[in-house]
Amino acid sequence: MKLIGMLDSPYVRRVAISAQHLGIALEHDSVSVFRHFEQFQQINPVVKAPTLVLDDGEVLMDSTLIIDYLEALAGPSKSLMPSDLKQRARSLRVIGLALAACEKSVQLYYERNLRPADIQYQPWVERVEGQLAAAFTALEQELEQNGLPTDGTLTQAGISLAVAWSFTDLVVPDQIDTRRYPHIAQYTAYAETLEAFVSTPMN
Ligand SMILES: N[C@@H](CCC(=O)N[C@@H](CS)C(=O)NCC(=O)O)C(=O)O
Repeated sequence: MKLIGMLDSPYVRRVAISAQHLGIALEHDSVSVFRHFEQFQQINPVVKAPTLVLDDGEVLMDSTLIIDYLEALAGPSKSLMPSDLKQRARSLRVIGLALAACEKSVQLYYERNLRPADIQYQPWVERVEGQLAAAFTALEQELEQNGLPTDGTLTQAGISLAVAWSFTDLVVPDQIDTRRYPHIAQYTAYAETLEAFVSTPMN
């Protein structure tokens, strides 16, 4: 199976880290949705990263759906999701917030880097910045109330949270305030020391 996309995409990175922790070896092809648009189009005409090409040629996209497939392939004993319903709901909330943070950071990055400065729309930027801050505020509260394990084990909630924070720090660092979100910063610093994170660097 081949994972297509750059590791500076938080979505590609969460798939790569999850696959490692599920014990699934993926070939990785660092094709960029921007610099290699036409090459990407040949693999997936929709040009979405991550794309996963299965051994039989089936093409999947969307990190959550790809992880769903990898989870099914690995089997329940390796799952990165808790089976207990209450804990699962909490994990899904953390993952949802982390993915919203990724989406808002991507939107800010695209706004600042793709749209010409003279047609940037400040009310939209402020709206997105507010949504990003709301996502990190809620994540900080989640971590304050229920920490994530720091004993070398990784969960999908932990992977998605740390990937989201590191990505935001990479592309819109002015939106990162470690004093406002100390638990997130601390957990991410820990996660980034783990082999699966170290071996999937953003750049
Ligand atoms: N919800 C998707 C989001 C994927 C996404 O937006 N990826 C970006 C790269 S970070 C992309 O493909 N951008 C190109 C585009 O949307 O045209 C996921 O979880 O995989």
